Amino acid sequence: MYRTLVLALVALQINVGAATSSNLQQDLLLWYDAPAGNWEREALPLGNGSLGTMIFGGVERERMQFNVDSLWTGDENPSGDYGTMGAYQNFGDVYVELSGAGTNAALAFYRRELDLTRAVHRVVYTLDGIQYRRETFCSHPARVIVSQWSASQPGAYSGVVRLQDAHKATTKATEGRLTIAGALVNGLRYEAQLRVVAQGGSLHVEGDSLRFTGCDKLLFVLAAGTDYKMDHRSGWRGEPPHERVTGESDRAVNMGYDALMAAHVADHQALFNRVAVQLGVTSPERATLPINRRLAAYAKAPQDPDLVELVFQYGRYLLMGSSRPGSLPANLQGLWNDRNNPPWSSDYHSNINIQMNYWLAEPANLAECHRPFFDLVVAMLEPSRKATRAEFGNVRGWTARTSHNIFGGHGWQWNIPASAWYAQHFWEHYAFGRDKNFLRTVAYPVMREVCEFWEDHLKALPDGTLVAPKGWSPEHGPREDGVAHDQQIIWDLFTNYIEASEAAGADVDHRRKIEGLRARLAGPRIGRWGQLQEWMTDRDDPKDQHRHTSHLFAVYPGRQISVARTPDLAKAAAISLEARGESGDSRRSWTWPWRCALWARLGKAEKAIRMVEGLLTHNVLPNLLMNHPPMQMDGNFGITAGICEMLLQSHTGVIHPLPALPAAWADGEVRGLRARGGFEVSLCWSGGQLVEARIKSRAGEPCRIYCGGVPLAAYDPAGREVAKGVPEGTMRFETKAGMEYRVGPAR
Ligand code: FUC
Repeated sequence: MYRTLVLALVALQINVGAATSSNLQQDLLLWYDAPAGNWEREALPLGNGSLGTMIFGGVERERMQFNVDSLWTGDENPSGDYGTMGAYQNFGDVYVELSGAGTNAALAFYRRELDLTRAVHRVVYTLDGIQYRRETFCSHPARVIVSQWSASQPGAYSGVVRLQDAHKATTKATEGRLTIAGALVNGLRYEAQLRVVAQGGSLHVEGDSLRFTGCDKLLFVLAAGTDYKMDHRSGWRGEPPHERVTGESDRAVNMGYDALMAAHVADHQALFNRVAVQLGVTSPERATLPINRRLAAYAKAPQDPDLVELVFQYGRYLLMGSSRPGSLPANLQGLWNDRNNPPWSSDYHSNINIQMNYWLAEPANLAECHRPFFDLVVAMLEPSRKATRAEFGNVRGWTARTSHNIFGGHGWQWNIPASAWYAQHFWEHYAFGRDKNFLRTVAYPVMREVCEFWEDHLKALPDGTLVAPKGWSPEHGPREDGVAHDQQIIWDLFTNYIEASEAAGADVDHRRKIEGLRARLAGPRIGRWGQLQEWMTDRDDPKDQHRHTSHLFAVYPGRQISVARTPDLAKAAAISLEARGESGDSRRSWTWPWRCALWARLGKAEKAIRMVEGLLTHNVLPNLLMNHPPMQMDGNFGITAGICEMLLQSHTGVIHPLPALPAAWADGEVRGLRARGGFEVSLCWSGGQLVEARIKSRAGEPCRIYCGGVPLAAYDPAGREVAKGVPEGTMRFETKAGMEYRVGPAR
């Protein structure tokens, strides 16, 4: 049987290469031939938005470190002091220690893997002629972590299971159940319950743990929660977690493993399967390596398009795992953090990090995963207004400091354009999805209020030009007026607001006022070495390798500068970006993805792919999590967004297929990306040329598409030609909601 298992797994591995060469139904597996020794580098993440775990896959001792998104110290933090803002916490660990597991020396076969297509973690090994198998997943519908352990012979499992609280609450063991419950220093109550169901053999309480002896199968179900409520009026507290956690763990056990698994996979695939991508074919020798060795091979020669596809989909997988409707937004570590004093509090950073976490949500077809970000921003409005007035005096609206927590509490330096950057996300959610109700009830009011802040806060220079006073190009240079980053973000806010107010049919007078203010904003400047200036003073240093590329916001994620509309400024932006280089401080989890998207927007495909390669060479860990250092999720989320920009753009109001396609991806296919205007776009290409685009219209708006070097034609679902374009021109056609149009080279 061991032989059969090994053969089956070898066949599976060979399939990885074969499958990708023929269609988009690829295997997306992170796999390793040894257990994880290190949390940050090797353990593998599962999550359902609110509850997450990092799994080690040890043979003699399994460790599942787990988190809940709302386990935070801190409060509304009126002082704004970073030191008192609180921090995201570790919840605890599940340990399963197996007795009679033999020694590692006797280990004939071992494999652990994370299957992104099902969001299931598996450990398979053979020991003394017995095959052992563990399958673990974190269910969004059932709100629990589920792990089933089975073996090829009856009675193979004996050992002890423990539940350990990271804040030292004592574990209570009752029949088939371990419970930890306590309160943090801020009074936040938490509870976790682990239910253990043994098949065959026996299970009994032993001190604060459970001992199982001679069992055929084990089922573990973990539920955990806090009394956090995303509502400042109720003091950010709701129901104590006990009832809910008890109900969730009991319901899951009653449901049984197979039903839990089926519901989990259906829920996961409903989102995950919307997008598939194929960027080329990796050699079978490469494709069959475990990920750690594959990364090492990639660093020497980056010919591994399947690995890039895996990284692309990992970003989507991780966003689904750490940001689902009803959860908190993804923080610096997603929701995977193993410390009570994590780096930067594992917080929400408003000067790049939280925004980058969400760049992929709209284009990579996970729009609902964007919602937790909106929910938290809206929930924080009142405390944010209060803190803003305390700092800036008599102004309307609000803005944020560089960091914030989940209780409306801000910390560290004021980041004055933060709220305007946040407002961009509200706009983009509408721009892509065309949800008018969201626009009217959520996005528009938020955008309007942030405009009001700037109406009150902008400063007029003697010639009438408007500048943001005392800004700070994030973490770079002096505080002064008219910093490029601020000016560009305000331009973006005003532009989005003007379009939002048109779409919502609201406030003509106010729209006119904002149009007038936008016309007076100090605009981008080209400096003495041809660069796009970061400040009003031409002081940029061409040798500066600072990590932030804040003055290029207008290129991405903004749209004030584009190759098509402002070619001179686009050229200056490219000069600035080139000068930042790719060493020193420029090597961070998030620097490569931002620069990948920037180069893609500037139409430089080979530079864009170089950023993918840089990230996967210098800032990736063996578990494919990106390393700032330390591990920081923005790199994972951001690179997915960057790759989207390489394949499809729509920020100028025109769908641009393959705007930055590198030679290495000459033949490929992508299904299900989203473009602004309510479109879902699938592309296939060959020899670097578009073969066909399929454009599904969700909102029935007219479609504009850039033809590139060849004339394109568009066909309606009945095959009738509805438009014909010219090379380098833009083709326009009317669409009906729900219909799919085919675009290809004109016949
Ligand atoms: C910003 C960045 C740092 C880091 C931190 C969490 O302040 O400048 O590089 O990513 O956030």
